Amino acid sequence: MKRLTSTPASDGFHMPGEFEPHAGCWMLWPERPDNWRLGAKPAQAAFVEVARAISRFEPLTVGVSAAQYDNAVNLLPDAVRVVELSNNDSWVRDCGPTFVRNDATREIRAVDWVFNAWGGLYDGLYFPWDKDDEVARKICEIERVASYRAEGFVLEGGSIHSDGEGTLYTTEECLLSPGRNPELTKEQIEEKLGSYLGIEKIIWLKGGIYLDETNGHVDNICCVAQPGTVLLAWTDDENDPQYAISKENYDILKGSTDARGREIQVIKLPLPAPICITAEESQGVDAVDGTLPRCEGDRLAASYVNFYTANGGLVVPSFDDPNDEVAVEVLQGVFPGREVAVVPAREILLGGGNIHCITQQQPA
Ligand code: KQY
Repeated sequence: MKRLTSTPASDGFHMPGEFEPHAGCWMLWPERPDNWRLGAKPAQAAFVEVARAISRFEPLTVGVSAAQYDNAVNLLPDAVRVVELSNNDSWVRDCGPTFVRNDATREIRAVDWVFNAWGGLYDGLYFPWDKDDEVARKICEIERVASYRAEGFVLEGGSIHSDGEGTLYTTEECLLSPGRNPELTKEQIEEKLGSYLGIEKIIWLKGGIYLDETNGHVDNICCVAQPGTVLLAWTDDENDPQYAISKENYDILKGSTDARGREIQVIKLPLPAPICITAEESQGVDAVDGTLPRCEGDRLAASYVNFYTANGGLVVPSFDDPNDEVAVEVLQGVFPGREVAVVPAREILLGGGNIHCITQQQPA
């Protein structure tokens, strides 16, 4: 498929909101034993449940290495299309394409960002990441979608949320981190985002979830429910380091207007109580130089904000926490027409991720 040298904005394309209709969704199959405990078997079971939930609502494709192809086909529901696709790990939101749409023609194209495993040699999470960096192009080929390669510009899909009407939400902690585009100023990064995503205004939150290893991806702390309304991960515990981060973001949101001049309605989504890695969980992960270790007692970046918005549905993580039910109640109130599917997410969290970062929607 064509690799385009113009930019989406100059061609009349923009990034839709996740809550808009989807043509389908993509995932990648987990297998590396230096990130996923016990040879990734518990993670594979968790991914199967996410896949089962999403495929109830919209077409789903799972990319799998050659080594895991048979196993994945056996474990995944028949409704899921399974394709062989080389990768370094399973984070399709971050290494996959960001789809953009031209509303006049309804054509879908994609942006293929440079992927460097969340910080490259500076503070990246594994090495190498060359296969991941080719995932976006391969997905575009399978989906027959033309793409723009943002050569020289590092970005992950989980670090941005669009309202589909000109506003982009992101965090300074991530986009201004030294491992991504240290040679670019904030203004130059804004220009790139404007031309690749067709957006007019960026709302810069400060930080993400406390200790999130992605340098604070926005998709774990704040997401757009509909233009003008966002959900923000929240704790009332002022002694928790998360409180100051969430409060600062709340104040930024309440002091901003979006690209259409709307005041932003902020809905607080409570966090689960802090979740830490147990000794048994830590021991199940292979220690490999160059991959972030998983140590007993480490606090994980658990949040409900990373739910996946599907056609007519929401796929919401659960953590065996009393706030699991509260989160579902809040989300059901915000999205009254959508059916909620709850999926246990601890095994995904143990690999440093969440439901949102293992899924990438393709807009209709
Ligand atoms: O976007 C994400 N949350 C992905 C985290 C990657 C963790 C790699 N071990």
